[in-house]
Amino acid sequence: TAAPEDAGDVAVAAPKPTPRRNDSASLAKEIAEKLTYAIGKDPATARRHDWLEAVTLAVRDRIVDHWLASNSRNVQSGAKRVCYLSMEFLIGRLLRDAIINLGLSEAVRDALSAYDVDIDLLETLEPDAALGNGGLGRLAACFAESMASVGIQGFGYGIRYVHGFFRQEIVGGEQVELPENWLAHGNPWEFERRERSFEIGFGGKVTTIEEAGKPPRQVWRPAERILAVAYDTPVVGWKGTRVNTLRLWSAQALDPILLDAFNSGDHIGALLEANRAQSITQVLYPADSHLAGQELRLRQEFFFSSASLQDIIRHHLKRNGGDLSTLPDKVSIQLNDTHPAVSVAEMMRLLVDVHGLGWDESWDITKRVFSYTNHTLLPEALETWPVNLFERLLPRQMQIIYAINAQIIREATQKGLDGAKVSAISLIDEGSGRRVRMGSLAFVGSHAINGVSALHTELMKKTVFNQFHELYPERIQNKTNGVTPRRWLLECNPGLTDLVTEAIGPGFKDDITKISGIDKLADDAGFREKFMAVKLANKQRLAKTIEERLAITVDPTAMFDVQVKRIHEYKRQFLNLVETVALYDQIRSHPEIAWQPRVKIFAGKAAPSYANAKQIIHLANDVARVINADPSVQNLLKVVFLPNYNVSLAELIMPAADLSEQISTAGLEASGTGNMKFALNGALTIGTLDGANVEMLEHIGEDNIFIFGLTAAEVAARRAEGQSGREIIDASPILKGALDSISHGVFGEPGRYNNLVDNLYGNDWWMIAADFEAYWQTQRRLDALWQDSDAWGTKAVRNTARMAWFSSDRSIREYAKDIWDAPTSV
Ligand code: 475
Repeated sequence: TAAPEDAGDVAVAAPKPTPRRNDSASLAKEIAEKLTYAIGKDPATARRHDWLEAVTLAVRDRIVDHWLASNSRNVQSGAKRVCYLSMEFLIGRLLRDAIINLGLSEAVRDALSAYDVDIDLLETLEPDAALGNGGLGRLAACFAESMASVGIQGFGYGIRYVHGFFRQEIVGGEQVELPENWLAHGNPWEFERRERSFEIGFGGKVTTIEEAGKPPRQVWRPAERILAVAYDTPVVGWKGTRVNTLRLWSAQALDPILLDAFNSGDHIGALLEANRAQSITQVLYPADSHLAGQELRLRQEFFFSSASLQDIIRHHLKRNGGDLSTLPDKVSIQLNDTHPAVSVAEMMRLLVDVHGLGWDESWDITKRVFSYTNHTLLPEALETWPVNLFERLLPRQMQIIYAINAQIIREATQKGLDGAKVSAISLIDEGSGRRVRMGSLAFVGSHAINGVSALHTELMKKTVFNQFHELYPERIQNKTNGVTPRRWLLECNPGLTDLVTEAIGPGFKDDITKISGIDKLADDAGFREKFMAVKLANKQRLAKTIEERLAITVDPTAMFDVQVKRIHEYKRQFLNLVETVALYDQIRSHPEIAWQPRVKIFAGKAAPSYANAKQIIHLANDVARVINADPSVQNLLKVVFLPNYNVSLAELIMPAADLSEQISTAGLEASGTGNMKFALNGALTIGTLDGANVEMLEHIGEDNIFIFGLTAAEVAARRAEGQSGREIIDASPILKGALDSISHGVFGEPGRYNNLVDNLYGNDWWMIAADFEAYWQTQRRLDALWQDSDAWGTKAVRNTARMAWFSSDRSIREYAKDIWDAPTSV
């Protein structure tokens, strides 16, 4: 069978199936049919997982109706397609998302109640699709959903990892990484498209072909060839009006088994090649900060880049009479960070070597097609590859990179750049053993480069891309991140959704900007009470999970103070823990003060090779163990580290937070998106002037957000001075006391945390000592505010009312207009 986008391949006059009906009786009947004929069970013997699958298949039929309709509209309209290339799509569970976007909530609930089955319970059995590490991967998932919701012909391209982001367990207070196996029971959301497969090469050599009367051509003869096979997952937009495609590539060997080897008795060797091929898409690299620089990672990057580009070109040729010159009018390709940056070289190879276009025309097409989003300024996360590795794995692409480099350097020299500036823009870093700079390749191959918050974009211009910005001042632009209000409000917070609907009607579901209608209700005591009652119910739900998973009892009326995100020094979970310890000390020494009951909640994963991040997790668990066992602070302070943070745990936590911790060292968090999810759900933010916090301050207003600490410029200045924390620590008894208890063994063996603490005395690189006092004081202001529940409630309502701008629909419309020139509502 042909892929849906190929509608029209075969001229058949087959009758069209009737689209499915959405009433609960029809659904109930179809669910029973799925259970019987797709799963082979009857209601009497079906297990919960069988019901989940039956419901999923019944819902999926409805998605397919919309999907096929969208695909044939795509063909008819011929509108510009947006291809979002991302190494990661952290999509999480899909059933509730589909049910809500299709408006089937009531019908499904009713249909299942006929069988005495609870949909809420079934939904929790679906595995999380954790094909990403954190912010970057989740942003790709929000963008995919928003593209479908605002009506863009969007295509996500990525990797179908067999094992997603590892499962985290805490054993003896420490992180243990366990394999994740989301495909173990099959995946009803994906459609394998065997006919949609492409050959991907590695290694080998490049030969020059000279034919009489023609310019010489380069031909790459790879030593190794494997197959990329497409798996398509439908991406359902709001109200199902448009269903887009997420196409993930899986690696297969060209020959599944070497029969000669097998027949001659080499049974293992016969399968070696197949295993080697498949290894490319086996696991997601679990690092979001340092890049391992391993060959397999570069193979993954090239594998999915090449497959996606071949697919894009194939489609274009077919729909546009074989003319590649119109590619930029019909397709935009967004590079999600540098992970797919090799696409720039591969596109040139495909255009010049395979399709025979001239170099200059190909370069012009390439630049008009590509654009690139940067997500981090951390030097250790900027991708570079050793030239010799690159050359061995991708010899032709390396030649092309040299040719592009020569051209860029020529341009720069003509514009009068001097030697130092020229070496700053070179695609080859000659400093540390000759490496290819992937950020520079992505930059020169794109017509637009964007940062993900206003501050981050300004810093890009001043730091990493400073020379490029001078050379091409019109290229860098800002596109502040957003989150999809469907998943991060309607799905995760039904209580709040119903309350807002009751207050201002359902219009905000179609257009989130209308949620500002509740702003005027912030001063209405009746509304505020209902708002805080929803919050309390969400906190009770979370408290139950904490009790079940950790056997820790927390009081749902205490302030839930939450920091959940990847564990990283720059995100400063350590600052939060030092404050926690200081608070613990102060509560015990000053029982006369009206301390406010708090539950400090942490969750997040550390990269397996990131020792300091693992120490921070250990400390969080040590601190929790000691404080939770101390009867003298029982009602005032509890500390919780929830293991295995993932998308579905986030959906439980975000609606239940009172206080959101966004406390990165200023200048280092590119944007943050958790900050947006919390505020949308009515949490107040304590945060630095970093990433999108800066813009949240503008939208929410300074009375409703708690900003503290050094600015990015101040951090840069102090770092330049190389300031140590010693003087600050010595001058602050509260800070000193907390650090002493941490290093002297109050929370574990003495010396266990020396490394973390000593760093502060020496070079306070992350400004933990420098920002401690401001952080502490701001927390105490929050204590005071907590006592005034009306004042707190007013601010909470204003947060929800004023966060609409941070919808990923807004972000996506800006990309569509300013970068892709792609129509919405098609
Ligand atoms: C930023 N991930 C957030 C978010 O824009 C921002 C890096 C290397 C390899 C694999 N993953 C990564 C990131 O760099 C990343 O997640 N960056 C984050 O992108 C979306 O909101 O501030 O840290």
